Order: sequence, then C-alpha cells, then structure tokens
Amino acid sequence: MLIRQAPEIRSSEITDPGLYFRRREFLRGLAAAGVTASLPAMAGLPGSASAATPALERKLDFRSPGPFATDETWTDRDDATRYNNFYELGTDKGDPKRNAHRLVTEPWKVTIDGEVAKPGTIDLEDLIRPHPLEERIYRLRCVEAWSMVIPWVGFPLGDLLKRFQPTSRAKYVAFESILDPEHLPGQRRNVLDWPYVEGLRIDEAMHELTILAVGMYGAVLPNQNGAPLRLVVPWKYGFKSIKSIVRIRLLETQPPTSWNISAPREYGFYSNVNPAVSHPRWSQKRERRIGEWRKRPTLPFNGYADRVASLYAGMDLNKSF
Ligand SMILES: Nc1nc2c(c(=O)[nH]1)N[C@H]1C(S)=C(S)[C@@H](COP(=O)(O)O)O[C@H]1N2
Ligand SMILES: [Mo]
Repeated sequence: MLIRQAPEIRSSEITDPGLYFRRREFLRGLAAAGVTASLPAMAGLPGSASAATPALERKLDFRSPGPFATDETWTDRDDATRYNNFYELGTDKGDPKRNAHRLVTEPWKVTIDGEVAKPGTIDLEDLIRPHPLEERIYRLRCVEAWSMVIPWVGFPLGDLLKRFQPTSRAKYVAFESILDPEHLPGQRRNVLDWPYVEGLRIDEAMHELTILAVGMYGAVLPNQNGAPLRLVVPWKYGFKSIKSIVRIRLLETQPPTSWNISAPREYGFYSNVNPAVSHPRWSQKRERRIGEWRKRPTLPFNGYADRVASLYAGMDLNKSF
C-alpha cells in the first residue's frame, strides 16, 4: 500500500503533461532566435517556472502510484537533497548541493548509439516526451551502508531503448555522464577517471524495475541528484545509478565502469546489493536509513529479490559481485 506523505499539491500547481520539458524547448527556441529580452516577462506566468525557480518547486505531472511502490516512510526531502554522492561536484556529502549551480543542464542532448538500428543524438525534451511519467518509490542503498527511500519520477529505461531498436548483438548497455571540467569542480581532480561511466547487462537494463528518473518528490530533479536525467536501478548499490547522463551505448561486450576501474577488488560490474558479500573494508550486512539511528538489516537485492533474483540464476554472486 502506498501512503502518500508529500504535502498536498493543488492540481492548479501541477504543470500540465510535459509542460516543464516543452517549456525548456520553447525557451531554447527563443534564445536561438535572439528573443531573450522577453524571458523575464515569462517568469511570472502561471505554470511557467523560470530557470530561477528551484527544481523542487517545478512540479511534474505523473501517474501515482506507479506500479511499484514501497510503503516505507519516505526519506526527508531535505536529507535526500543535501546528503549526496556526485563526485563531479565534490567528494564531501554536502558538496553536490553546494556546487549544484555549476552543473549546466540546458540545453541537454543525449546520444543513443552502438548496437541499435536507429542511433541518434536527441534533445532531452524529445527523449522524454513520448514517455508517460510515473512515480516509483524505491530504496537507494549506497555501498557505504546507508540507504534512503525516495519517490522518483521517471519511466522505464526499457521503453526508451526499444524506441532505438537494439540489434541482436546488443548484450550490454553503457552509460556516460556529462564531461565538463570547465564547470564541474570535481572533474578538475583525478579522484575518478572522467567521465563517470556505468553499465548494465541488457536484461537488467530492460527490466521493469529499471528506470530513468527526471524528478523526485513530485518535482524536477535537483542538480545534485543527477539532473536532468539519471538511472535508478533499485536492486544495485547506489553507484550504479549514474547521474546526468549524456550517452547510452548498446554493446556486444561488457563495458568498463568507473568504480570497477578505480578499485576492482572492491567494486564489481554487477554490484547487486548483497548482505552476504562484504566489501573488503566493511560489512554489508546492515545499513543506516538516513534519518534513523538504529541500523537495519540489508536485504538481498535490496528487497527486490522476488523480482530480480532469477536474472542471476546459476551465477556465483560471491565471484560476480
Ligand atoms: N555521475 C555520477 N553518478 C553517480 C555518482 C557520481 O559520483 N557521479 N555517485 C553514485 C553514488 S555512489 C550514489 S550512492 C548515488 C547517490 O544518489 P543521490 O545523491 O541522488 O542519493 O549516485 C550515484 N551516481
Ligand atoms: Mo554510493
């Protein structure tokens, strides 16, 4: 059962379907035509949240409850947007929020290529428009043994991939985050190889639980949470849920992933949440839900075993961690 904990949102405050992303497109058109002088005037229009409006106040229209929900208490929205991992914006948990304004998200294009019949580079707006948004209340379990419960707004990654028609050779999906060292302070240090890259096996990518998120808590994703487009794979450790995606490539062979490159003994390709496989430097048996003191047991596949364990039948998850 879904228990709504968001503050009541009056329907007049909700932008009509896709308005937010359509408006981004409209503004780009204006900018291209050199009509930028009219921009301030638009800021006051009802429903036309300006770029200056904080992301969390730009409401999205979505289906709720979506097909997958947990009745667990949602993590406090302020915690979920001020305690983040986003190394492009700094390595401390407070850095991503502090440096959020440095991430430039407009305009935003995504390239979908590799083993697909219809590769292309497409504006964010065109990428999202065909997909009805829905709410998915998922746990996010960081490998650092903390977790959150977040109401994401997004759509299944599989629906998007199908539009580009994967070929029969597409066995893996590689994701790439923005590379913009001029603006992103973390990318001027070599804490990781940039850009941040991640990957999934094709069946994981096509799985009904795997989504691309464009929002959280009923509103547009704040930059620190991976605006404008991020992956959410709820049965894997948080680092698989790559933020600010600019490229999705279908491949015949397993792609490299940032954390595996940086510390192969500690982070594998699969990275399924698994209390039975310890990180070399700490246990994964328990976790602290942000906002709580007591620790709770970590569940296999982060509690999604009934839906995903079959994907790994016959694999030794101690080796394929
Ligand atoms: N591009 C990029 N994506 C990323 C990261 C990152 O540093 N860069 N950190 C990952 C890690 S370790 C976690 S736990 C989640 C955190 O997501 P959140 O800040 O929205 O809770 O984002 C993941 N996605
Ligand atoms: Mo993480």
